[in-house]
Amino acid sequence: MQIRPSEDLLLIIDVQNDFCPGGALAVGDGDAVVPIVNRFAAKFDQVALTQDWHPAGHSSFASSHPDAEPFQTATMAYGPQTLWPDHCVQGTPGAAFHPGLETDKAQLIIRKGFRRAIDSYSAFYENDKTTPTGLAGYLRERGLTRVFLVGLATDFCVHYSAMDARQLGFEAVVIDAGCRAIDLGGSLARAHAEMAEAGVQRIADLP
Ligand code: VGL
Ligand code: ZN
Repeated sequence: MQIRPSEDLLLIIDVQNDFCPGGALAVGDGDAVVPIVNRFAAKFDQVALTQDWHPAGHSSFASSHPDAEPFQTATMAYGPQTLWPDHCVQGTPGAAFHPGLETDKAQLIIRKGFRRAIDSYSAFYENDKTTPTGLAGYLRERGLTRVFLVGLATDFCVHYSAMDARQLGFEAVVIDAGCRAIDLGGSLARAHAEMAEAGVQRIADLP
């Protein structure tokens, strides 16, 4: 697949210590994406990063709900929400980007999940599906029409971001080699099916 430098953005999702082995919400083999994503970033003129960025006591943390365990589902004002171990707390080492991730190329860092009452998987909208992050406006103002997505985790933040990209009228391409999944109760298969249905392209790698 040919990259169009003035229309394509590489969106690197949540390559942070807490999603890597040893982190609070480690994705199996999560750090394996670091050199792969760095290799991709060198091919794009436009690179943006997202950073999961929760206040302590965030409502997506199981520890914020009496008698709840991580990975259970809770009902929030905006609908069902998976509860997670405390992770990516603002300013902590777990919230920092993986030290091997080359971040210098990025012109934009989108932080998300900083409102205590709403989680935010997508780089475009929070989990209420109405509060925007501003990324759509950024893409439009810069004439960017196609988003290549990589990072962690395939079945949550990459999936939600790709779906919203399509809904907002952007082309979306997930590069499998640059993603790793949590895979909770079949979430990865579901994510792949929903993305295919929504017209998200999936490619194995970028040569
Ligand atoms: C993520 C769960 C909670 C992700 C973020 O980056 O996929 N997953 N917060
Ligand atoms: Zn989170």
